[in-house]
Amino acid sequence: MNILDKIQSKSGQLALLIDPEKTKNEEHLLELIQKAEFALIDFFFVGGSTVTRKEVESVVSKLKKNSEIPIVLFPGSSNQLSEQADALLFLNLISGRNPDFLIGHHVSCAEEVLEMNLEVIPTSYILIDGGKMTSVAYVSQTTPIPRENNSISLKTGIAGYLMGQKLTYFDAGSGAVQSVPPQLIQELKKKIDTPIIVGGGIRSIEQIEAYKNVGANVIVIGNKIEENIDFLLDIETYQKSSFRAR
Ligand code: 1GP
Repeated sequence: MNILDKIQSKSGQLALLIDPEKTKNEEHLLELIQKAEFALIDFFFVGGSTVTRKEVESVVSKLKKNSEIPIVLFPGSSNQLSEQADALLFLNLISGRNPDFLIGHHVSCAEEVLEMNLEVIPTSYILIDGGKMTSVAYVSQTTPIPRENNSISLKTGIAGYLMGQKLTYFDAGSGAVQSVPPQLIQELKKKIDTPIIVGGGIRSIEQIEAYKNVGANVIVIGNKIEENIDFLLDIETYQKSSFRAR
């Protein structure tokens, strides 16, 4: 099964976001991999706002060597590539109006990506205000959509779908104080049939459950696990209890 089909296959899948800039220590990365395996994490997402290619390649190669969990590149710029990953989210930052993140980075890496053995997934990337200035908003020099304005967010999601994007990623930004409103996902799900990813400021099992219930295909967690790796143990307990409940 390719990665997009796996993403589409069900709701409530979990991705662990690894920012290579924050995981330089190999021992820590190996612990993360082991706990992620126990927690039945579905994907590793790799990327960050200011990460170098060398850092991405090094982390991806360690993940590949030590785990079977699929690796998806979630790049902050055109140089965050690695041939060893399984897929690349080819992000179009359509909540913003910065041409660099709508077409510029894409042109820069186009030939190289075409030649790589990567599944390329065209993705509507939509930033929702998460209650504080996040690195992604600063680095991309774009303004996130006001979180109380579901109508603009919804229309942006639909526009991306009509433009042929295969995936929608709603992101409140890493370390957001408030995560994306679940209602937004519920509403978009009624309008389009492509999968939805949500991330930014997700810090509890209750939030994971809420996103799963509205049909989010993948729920991305980064910061919370960077701060406390044992949150993966809570996820493990949650995952095993929800498997039993089936
Ligand atoms: C950010 O969606 C990701 O792009 C994850 O955010 O680090 O807040 O979990 P957190």
